[in-house]
Amino acid sequence: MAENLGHYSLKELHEILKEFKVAEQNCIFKPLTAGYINDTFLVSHDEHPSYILQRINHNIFEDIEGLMTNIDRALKGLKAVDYKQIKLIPANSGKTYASLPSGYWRIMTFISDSTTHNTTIAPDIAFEAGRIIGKFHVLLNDAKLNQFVDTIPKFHDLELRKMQFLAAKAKTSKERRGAAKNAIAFTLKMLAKLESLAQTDLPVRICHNDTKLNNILFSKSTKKALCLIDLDTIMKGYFYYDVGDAVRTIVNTAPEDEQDHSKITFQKKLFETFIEGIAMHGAFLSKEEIMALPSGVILMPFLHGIRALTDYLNNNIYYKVSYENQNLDRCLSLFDFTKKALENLDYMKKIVESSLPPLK
Ligand code: GN1
Ligand code: MG
Repeated sequence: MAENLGHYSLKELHEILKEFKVAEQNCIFKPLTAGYINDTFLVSHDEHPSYILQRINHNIFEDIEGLMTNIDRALKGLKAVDYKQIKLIPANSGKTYASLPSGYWRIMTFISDSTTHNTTIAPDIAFEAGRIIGKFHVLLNDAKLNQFVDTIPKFHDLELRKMQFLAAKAKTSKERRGAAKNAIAFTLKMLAKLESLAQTDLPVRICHNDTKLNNILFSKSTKKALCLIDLDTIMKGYFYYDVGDAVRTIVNTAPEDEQDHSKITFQKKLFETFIEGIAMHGAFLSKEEIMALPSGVILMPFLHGIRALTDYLNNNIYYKVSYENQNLDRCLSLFDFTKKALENLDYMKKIVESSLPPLK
């Protein structure tokens, strides 16, 4: 049966492939639909997956040249025996992407024998996720901050997300405001309470900024974490962003749009093993950064919840949704996890303090 290729025809995808220095042209394409932003295809040749082909969402990423330069620069630093290297396949023009009438496209190598997990119940996976995030940061520890552009300025800035939420609330329809009543009330109440948790006096690092579990590649055979993928938001940030984003998708064993909140969990064992994984490479962290990690675990799901709610109130203009109320469901589920993380604040403090003794 012919694969459903979404907005694209097979002929169109073949034409796009011809714009790149790819030897094999006789390929098949499989859409990968997990992401909310870009259009992504797995490109296989003789039944072997070889490449990831992606159309970059230019509505969201305005500076494509800057974004691709960030990725290229980061990939040059992300080289180590225990970190799998992704390569960008150059376009015929020599650039790292092709600018075509259908948009901006890029191709990256697919790492063989790799897989991803949307959620997990396995401590080994939580540990490996922590270990590879630590490794990513060690490898980029010396990166020159001013060589990286902000691909989405103020991406994790709570103040900006608050302003965007208030603007959306003011102009949304009566129906949507009504349907989102509880979420709006929660946002207003929690903003007042959580704003003080956001810290800006920490070391600025080149972060991944989207470290959810399914952005980590794992080896199918050894089960080890291989590297991080989805590199569009590599830019300046604080370490607690990357920890908070990972934890919200690891210690919660339910998917991000889970409607049954009894399934939303804060699994302590998974938190502990994730932090043990971070500790494998944790020596670069300062005391202040370590102390800020529990706040990150509360702030990141809250911030994503506000962003999903804002998009719901704006009639789903940012995220791709697979059903009308998905953004509202994501918001409610992210808020439920925020509450559960908040209940575990003191516990998290104890764990990070005992597992991550700072060396400096
Ligand atoms: C978006 O498309 P995807 O899944 O890679 C978003 C992330 C969120 C994620 C899920 C640029 O990423 O911040 O973590 O959805 N990326 C952008 O909530 O907004
Ligand atoms: Mg992403």
